Amino acid sequence: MKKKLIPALSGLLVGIVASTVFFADYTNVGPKSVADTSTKSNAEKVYVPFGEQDEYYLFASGGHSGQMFIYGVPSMRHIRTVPVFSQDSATGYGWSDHTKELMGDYTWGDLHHPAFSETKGEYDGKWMFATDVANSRAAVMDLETFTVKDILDVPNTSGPHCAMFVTENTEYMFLPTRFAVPFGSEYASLDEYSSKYYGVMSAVQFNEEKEELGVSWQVALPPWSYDLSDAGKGPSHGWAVVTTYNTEEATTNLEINASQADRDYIVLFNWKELEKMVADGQYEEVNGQKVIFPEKHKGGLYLVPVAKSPHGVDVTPDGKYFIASGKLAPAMTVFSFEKAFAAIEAGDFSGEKYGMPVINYESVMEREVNPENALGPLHTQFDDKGMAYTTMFISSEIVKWDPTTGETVDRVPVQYSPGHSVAAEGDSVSPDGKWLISLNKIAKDSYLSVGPSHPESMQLIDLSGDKMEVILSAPVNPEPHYAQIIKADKLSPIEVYPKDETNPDAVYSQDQTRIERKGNEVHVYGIAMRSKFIFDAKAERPDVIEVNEGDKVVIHLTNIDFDEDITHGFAINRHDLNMEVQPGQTETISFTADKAGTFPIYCTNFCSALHQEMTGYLLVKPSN
Ligand code: K7E
Ligand code: CUA
Repeated sequence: MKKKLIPALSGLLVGIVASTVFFADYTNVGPKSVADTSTKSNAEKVYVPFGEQDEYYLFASGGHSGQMFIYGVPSMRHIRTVPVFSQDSATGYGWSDHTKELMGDYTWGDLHHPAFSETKGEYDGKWMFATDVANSRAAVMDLETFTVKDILDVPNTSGPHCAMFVTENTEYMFLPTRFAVPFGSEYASLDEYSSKYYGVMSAVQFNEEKEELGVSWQVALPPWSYDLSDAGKGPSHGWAVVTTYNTEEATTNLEINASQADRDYIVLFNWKELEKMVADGQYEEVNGQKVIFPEKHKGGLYLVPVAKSPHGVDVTPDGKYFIASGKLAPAMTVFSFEKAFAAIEAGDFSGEKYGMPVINYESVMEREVNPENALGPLHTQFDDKGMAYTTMFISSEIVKWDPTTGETVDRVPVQYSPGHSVAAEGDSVSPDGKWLISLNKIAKDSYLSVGPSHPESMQLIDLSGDKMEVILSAPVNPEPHYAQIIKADKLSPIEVYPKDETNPDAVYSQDQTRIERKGNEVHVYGIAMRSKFIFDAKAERPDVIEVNEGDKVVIHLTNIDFDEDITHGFAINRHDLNMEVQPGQTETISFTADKAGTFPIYCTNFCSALHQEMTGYLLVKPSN
């Protein structure tokens, strides 16, 4: 009796407490409306016959899986998982030397917001960026090979949740921090929170030629939590916005303590001016970074009051407005860039915080939009007709509305609790309309049960008619926070890696294969081809590597099958070693042969009828 009562009671209590705050109440999800995909017209809309391909790519963030999920739209077929911040044995990511180096000291990440590189505010199909909230990193993937090119450890920052959002011509990505920390994450008592902790924002740039990310400069913002951001475009080019919460500077029990003030802020900043300030020497150097301290180096930063605890902020495609959504307030607030610029010009401020002028709310607010019973607005996307689509986390729906009038145009229930949604090229200067995908946090009864925890759910919504229509539902691994949809014809992935005769690790013919010993280091220059490994063609057994216990072994392997999709894998039994070599690719894996013995080597990727025969041996001679 006692046993049963306690969980029931505590459950009730938790329910009561939780339902008063964000992210907890799933009881208010409303009636489930099952999308009717049985009608021929809807089925036809998403059916992509064999031999034809989807019109769009969807890149969905994998959250704490640390990966990126690639889907086709409208079929919603999962095409590929690309590892970014987490090890992935399917591709050997995190085992081969260069991917291990990319990952640094970490084995996982929390990937939140993917963003395509842009030219004039349009996705240009060249690069994909993302950040890691868990270990404060930024990554860039190239869209020719769908592989990560660089990962940057961002100093002085702890959890760049706001990012990635790129400026109109990929000049910058701004990475403000979710968790305020002292510079360099050094120790400081929480009693000194307001004086020693900072919410450092990093201006990150991408060097396309070197394929490298780097921090240009930083701003030591107050110790608040920075949440979402977006860059201006068109008339607001050169500006960007960031939402903040916990302007109360609570250091414990944030659920309650960071929700006290009626208003938090949006940081509105002029990055062109900040860039100029840095060029003029208006900064201090901290841990090797150029840091602007707003109290000392004035200019370029303003605060816009916003309804308490805002989450999303999204700039309209025409660059005229930015729309904030409040997780604790039921309204979307439309702010005008034009009005903000006028207020700044006129010095229309209500005060100052940490050296940043606070713009009068009334002077910059265009309208507050509050659709009846719509609760928990989080993020907004746009279509080709200027309409906005906002996800309602608590009331589990998408609200379509007109930002120029505030009028609600349509609403559709989704299953359940959407975080972001993503529209086709929906945050570029020219959204396509057509499709919106609701990225739902809770799947509940949507799919066959797989136990107490379920996948996340993506629902495809047809935007072409007057009414939004949910027409397909696809499970997805945790956890797509944000996603991007790009026209497939903007991408041109390569079919095989081109020969690189300048790469000293690559060998392209059997007679170049060799095993070289330098002291107790053994370098293998081998090839993988259907259906064998050749480590040294001149040896009696070309597919055998023999070393001494304690040797350092470095294996360079080139896949010389220049043939689309003929990938080979490489694994050594009982060694926790694994890599993939794609057609034409050269990869390197290193280890110390510290176990004497006989260890089979095999190809992990089914590559031909004789794939099973694609094996060899690693022989490690005992040292005594
Ligand atoms: Cu709202 Cu990380 Cu963009 Cu998730 S965040 S929902
Ligand atoms: Cu090569 Cu299987």
